[in-house]
Amino acid sequence: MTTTEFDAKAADSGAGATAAFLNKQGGAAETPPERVSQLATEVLTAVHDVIRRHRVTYPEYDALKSWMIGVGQDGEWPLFLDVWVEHVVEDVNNAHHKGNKGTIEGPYYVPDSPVVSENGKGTLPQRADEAGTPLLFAGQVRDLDGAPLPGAKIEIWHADAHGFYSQYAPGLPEWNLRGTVVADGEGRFEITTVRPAPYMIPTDGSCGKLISAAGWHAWRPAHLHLKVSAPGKDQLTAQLYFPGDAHNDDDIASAVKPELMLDPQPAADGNGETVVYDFVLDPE
Ligand code: MBD
Ligand code: FE
Repeated sequence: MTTTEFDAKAADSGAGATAAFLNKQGGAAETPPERVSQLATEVLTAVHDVIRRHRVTYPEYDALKSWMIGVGQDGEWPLFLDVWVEHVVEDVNNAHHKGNKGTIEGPYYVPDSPVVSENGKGTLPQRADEAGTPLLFAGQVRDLDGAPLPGAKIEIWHADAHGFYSQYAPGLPEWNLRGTVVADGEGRFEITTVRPAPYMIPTDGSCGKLISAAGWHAWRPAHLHLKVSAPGKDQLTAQLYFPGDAHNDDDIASAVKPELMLDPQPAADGNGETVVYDFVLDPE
């Protein structure tokens, strides 16, 4: 991990992610009791099977209990679920898409980021001395027939060059490296930002305890988060990755797909990198 001017605490980012999630939730889904019963029974049966198969002991059962209590106390249920469960939900729900592959949203999305574009071009909010390689990310948003989608909306958020997300780590400007870009009349966009660093999920909380107790690592490869939308189209939630990252093949969140790999090139003016990536949206 790179050294930073501040220390992000699991309990800070966890509490933030929990509050943000509860805030955006309209309430429980209207799930009929038959389905709740079936899903709950099958999950519990799977747990019972593991206990029987591995003869789980009382000390192990108590360790599980105190760990689960800790996940809640640290506010890490959003982190735990998005890292170890969401990728399957995403897979099941977006398998029918013929356009771009998507991937998980993760715990750090914030809606209504400032619109930073004019005629499809914009720079993400960043500090005057923002660290990291400048990155120009350009592309076009189209439908399945290849028709451009004028005015498509691209929401983008990502970690800084130290691996921290604004609003989930102390000391960062509120909307740092978060913004909304509206594509031009031909669905084209050009976003100026900096390359994010690989992301290490907090190791000082309960998710970190699981990782170290199991001998796993805590890393996600560097990634850009995106939500791309246009009227009449299914919103695409995706992440884009950088070739050569040490964790592209063992992302702790299992969210990398070959279709989501970028191909950055040195910028023509010698200042940083340029990358082109187009989006194809499915109909609603
Ligand atoms: C992240 O930045 C992220 O994208 C996911 C999925 C989980 C934890 C942190
Ligand atoms: Fe992320």
